[in-house]
Amino acid sequence: MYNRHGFLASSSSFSSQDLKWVSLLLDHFSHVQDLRSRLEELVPQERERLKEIKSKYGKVSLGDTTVDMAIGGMRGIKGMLWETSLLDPDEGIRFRGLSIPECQAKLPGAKKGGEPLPEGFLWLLATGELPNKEQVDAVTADLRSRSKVPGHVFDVINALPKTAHPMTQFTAGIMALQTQSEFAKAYETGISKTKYWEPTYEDAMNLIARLPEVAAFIYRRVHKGGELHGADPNLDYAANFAQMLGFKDELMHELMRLYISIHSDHEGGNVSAHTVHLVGSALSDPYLSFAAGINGLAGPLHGLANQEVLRWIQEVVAEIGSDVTAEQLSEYVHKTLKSGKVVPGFGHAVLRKTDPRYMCQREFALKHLPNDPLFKMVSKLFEVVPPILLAGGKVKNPYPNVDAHSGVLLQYFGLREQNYYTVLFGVARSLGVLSQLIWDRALGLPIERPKSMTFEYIENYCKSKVA
Ligand code: CMX
Repeated sequence: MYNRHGFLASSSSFSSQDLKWVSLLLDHFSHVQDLRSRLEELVPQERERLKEIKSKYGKVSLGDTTVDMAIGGMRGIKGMLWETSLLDPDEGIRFRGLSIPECQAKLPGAKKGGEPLPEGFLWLLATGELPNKEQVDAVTADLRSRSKVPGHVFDVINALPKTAHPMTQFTAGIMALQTQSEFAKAYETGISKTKYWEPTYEDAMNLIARLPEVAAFIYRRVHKGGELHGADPNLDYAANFAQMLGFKDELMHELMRLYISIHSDHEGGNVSAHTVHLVGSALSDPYLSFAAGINGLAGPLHGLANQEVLRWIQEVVAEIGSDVTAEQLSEYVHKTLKSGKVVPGFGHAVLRKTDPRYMCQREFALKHLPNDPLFKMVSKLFEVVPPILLAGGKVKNPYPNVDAHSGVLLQYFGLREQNYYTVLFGVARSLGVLSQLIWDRALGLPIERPKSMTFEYIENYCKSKVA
């Protein structure tokens, strides 16, 4: 992507003349305020880029695939194009080339408070460019204008028992929204492949715009007796979501901006992102694809871990208290491991250092709630858990991930219902996976179909190789 701050800076293969040209081009286009118009300009460029990569490098090997990789959850297999973000095992996530601190420094924030607005993340993820304030405001206004949720969506959710897990209700709500799909309508009436991205864009933006109200409805229904809080048209996306959930505290609005931004994307291989991409590759519309991804996010080894973390910490406090020594805590961690359970919030399939999404939440806590007893517990776990997991010898990454911290921040501001936390994660994840889905269709990426094998196939293949 022609990302002024990431791509240009790191593109040693471009001559200074090329860089000057791209820079001039960027300045020329910087006046475009509407996200769709900007994408219209970028789509032909990116299609050309894909064509060039395929013709120049199509036959270049990206590495070997081993039997361990094939039966070990495809770890390390480079098998997918994902433009919106890239995960480095040591450094953590970069959104279109920018680290979390760089995004915090460079993306426009709210009038009060310093956290970037998720609308700016959406522009960055979708275009690869840093938006200016006017562009971010235009996204806020656009999302607001698309936010009306049809009444039948609430009827569908209301048909489920209130005891249904909030993630089940959330997926049902997204599926009910699918009646609005522009892509499904366009496909049925006949649309050229070259235009697939356009109704995908409309669906993606409508979905992102409507998810907060659906999510807030579920929260109020399950946990607050069904009393709803209307939207406030003066608020940005995240603050308005917090408002609809029932939180007026400006610091909670600020936390929601941070929360949505850092949960928005984590490259393409994680279960939720990959599922959206995979299901979308069958030309299932963005609603069907996103609902599928959300079902993956609902698994305890993925997004549901943030619920599990707070539950586990509360069990620790209930059993041994909050003012505990490192030895007592260590004993409890050993007890959890001995019972065959994982320590939630620790470990990662790709990361090999502390997750920067954990660190920026820790910084938020140090600034705003340094004396909260549960935050102190999280800090102690940060010291106690990694050496224990390391000593066990099998965990590849003993350090905390994003989910180890989010619940503690949310409970501080009064959002204590842990079984709801993954719904927040789901709303946030829409920004990244749907931005990528627009590009999947714009670039004409094909239906996914990796090769699977039987035991017998593997045995025979390997015997023939070692013979
Ligand atoms: N506690 C105990 N054991 C753990 C562990 C943890 N936190 N993390 C990994 N392990 C174990 C694995 O279960 C595996 O054990 P077996 O060999 O007996 O099956 C072994 O260590 C090796 O696992 P790994 O290669 O280090 O990790 P994976 O890539 O297989 O799994 C993850 C990654 C995140 C599922 C795993 O670390 C885990 O279960 N963590 C706890 C749950 C969690 O926090 N999930 C959220 C991740 C972030 C997100 O997606 O939102």
